[in-house]
Amino acid sequence: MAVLPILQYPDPRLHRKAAPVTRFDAALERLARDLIDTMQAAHGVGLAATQVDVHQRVLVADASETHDQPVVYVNPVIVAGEGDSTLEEGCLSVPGIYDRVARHERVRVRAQDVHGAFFEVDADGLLSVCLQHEMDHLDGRVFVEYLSRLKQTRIAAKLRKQQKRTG
Ligand code: K1U
Ligand code: ZN
Repeated sequence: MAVLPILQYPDPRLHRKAAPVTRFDAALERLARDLIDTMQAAHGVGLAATQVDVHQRVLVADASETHDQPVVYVNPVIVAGEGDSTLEEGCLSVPGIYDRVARHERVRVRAQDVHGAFFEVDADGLLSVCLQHEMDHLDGRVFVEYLSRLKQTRIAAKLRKQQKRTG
C-alpha cells in the first residue's frame, strides 16, 4: 500500500496535460492501486494521476455510499453528455475551497481497465460530476479555473498563506 503526496494548487505541475497510456503492465497496476489507496486515505470520491505528479491518463473514482467500490479508468473519454448541472465541487488539491461549476448532468464515459479491456459507464449525480472533474485534471485544468479571476486570485493567495504556515 502506498499513499502518495497530492500536489497542492497553485502548483504548476497541475497544469500538465497527461499522455495516453500505451503499456498495460505491472507498473500501471501499481499506479492504479496507489491512486485508490491515496484517494481512500484522503476520503475523496475521485483522484487523477496528475494530482500525484504522474502525467498519464488514469483516474480512479468511487461514488458508492460504502466507499468500497473504486473503479479505475484508463484513457477515459466522454462519448456523450446531456443536461446541465451545477453541483458544489471540492478538490483534494485545493483544500477547504468549495464552489459550484457548470457541467453536463449525465455523461457516458468510455475507458479501459488496467488490462486494456474497454468498458462504458453511464454516470449521473456525484459520479458524473466527479468524472468530469477528474478528466479536467488529466487535461491540466483545476476546477477553480472556472471561477471568476477575482475568486481565483483570492484562492491562490489563501492557499499560499496556508502552505507557508504548514511548511
Ligand atoms: O481532488 C479530486 O479531484 C477529488 C474530488 C472529486 C470530486 C468529487 C465530487 C465533486 C467534485 C470533485 C473529491 O473527492 S472532493 C472531496 C469530496 O469528498 C466531495 C466534495 C464535494 C462534494 C462531494 C464530495
Ligand atoms: Zn480535483
